[in-house]
Amino acid sequence: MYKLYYQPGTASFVVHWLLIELDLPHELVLIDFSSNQQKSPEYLKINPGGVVPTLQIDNKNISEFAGICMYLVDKYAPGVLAPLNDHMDRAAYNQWMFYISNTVQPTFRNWFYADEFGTPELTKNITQKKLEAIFTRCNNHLNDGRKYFLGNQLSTVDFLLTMIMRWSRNMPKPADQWPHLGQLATKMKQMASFKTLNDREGLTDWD
Ligand SMILES: N[C@@H](CCC(=O)N[C@@H](CS)C(=O)NCC(=O)O)C(=O)O
Repeated sequence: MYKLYYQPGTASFVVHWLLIELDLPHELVLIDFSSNQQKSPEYLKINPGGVVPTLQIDNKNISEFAGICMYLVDKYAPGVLAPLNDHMDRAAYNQWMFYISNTVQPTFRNWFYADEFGTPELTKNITQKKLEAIFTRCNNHLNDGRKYFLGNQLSTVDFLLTMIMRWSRNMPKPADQWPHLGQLATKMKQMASFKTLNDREGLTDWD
């Protein structure tokens, strides 16, 4: 039984989604951001970064959403939601998984946490441009008729990107207004597991 420490709609969203998609038994533990529970001494013992997600596996706590997703998918859906290690598509898979976790997610943090900087308005302006350049790059990648990010087969990259697109829903130009990203978002939103996820997290603002 897995235990997921989460907050609806945040970086834990994609881990929760994969737990549902892979039909893995799991318990959810809500971390209440409104009372800053993610920075409480108890939670910092579980995740010293004071962020979600954390997935508890056999009493060990694992953080970093992309790393958790790679672990789950390699274990339960190898060759299905992730190319096998010796398959040539694995290199592209790794590239995009790391791009999303190393570049896209930290850029989004600057958007949501712009107040942490001395110049929040300037930070938001710069970050909006950076995120729009990211959406353009991803949209261009999908521009050759491919159905999903790695080609014609759904992969974990698509799950991560969908979470990212959802985060942009209140930006001046949300990611799904880029046409190929919009088509991907429409397909992903039709998945039964996406609907279940939104129900379980109580989310109705991007379904
Ligand atoms: N590098 C972490 C980042 C996770 C992260 O920033 N989570 C945000 C929610 S999207 C969070 O917990 N924020 C609470 C805070 O910073 O106080 C990961 O990849 O999982």
